[in-house]
Amino acid sequence: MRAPAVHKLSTAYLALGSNLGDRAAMLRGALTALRSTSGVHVVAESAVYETAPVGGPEQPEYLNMVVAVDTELGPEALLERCLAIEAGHGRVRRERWGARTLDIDMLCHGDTVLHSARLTLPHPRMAERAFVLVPLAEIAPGLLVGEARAEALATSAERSGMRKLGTLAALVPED
Ligand code: A4P
Ligand code: MG
Repeated sequence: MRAPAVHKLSTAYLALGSNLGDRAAMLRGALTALRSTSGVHVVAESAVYETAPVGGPEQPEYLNMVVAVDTELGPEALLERCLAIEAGHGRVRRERWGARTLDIDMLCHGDTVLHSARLTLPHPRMAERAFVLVPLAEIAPGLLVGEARAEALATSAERSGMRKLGTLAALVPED
């Protein structure tokens, strides 16, 4: 008998953002799509935050959250899946940092350090962004972001444009 294939499980952290359309429904749709992905197991969800846009043109406020997934997919395969989920939620790319129905950024994938044309890990801008650090620190306070723990970075992050709305389940029931 052949031994079952052994897949290495890695924990990846995904930052979700939406500032167009029914923003909470977009986040819910992303969670549902991730849950239905073979080889992806959602293991933690932060609260949802309403956040002032950072960079880019004038645009509406975002809803942001971070989720942890245990996954058998490698970084490239998980990115492909995230881009497909974005596309399935009406994401159209017009300008960098512009408004979007759904953005899924991979913050990190295990200990992978990668810099390719399609994927940079860890995400190069995560340490500067309160809308990423604050929800990340809720579900992974001890995660190292560069030299510092997520919790320490979140504590000193500028949170003035952020408002905690509560759990996604309180905003949009699970389907
Ligand atoms: N890519 C490379 N590395 C990664 C990664 N680690 N995760 C590539 C995901 N994608 C990665 O992404 C462009 C390409 O980046 C992808 O096709 C992938 O191959 P994109 O989503 O089209 O571009 P973008 O999101 O407009 O640009 P960028 O530089 O990723 O922007 P950010 O950094 O995601 O910022 N303000 C608030 N309050 N909340 C937000 O969520 N988001 C942004 C976008 C700006 N301001 C914001 C928010
Ligand atoms: Mg993106």
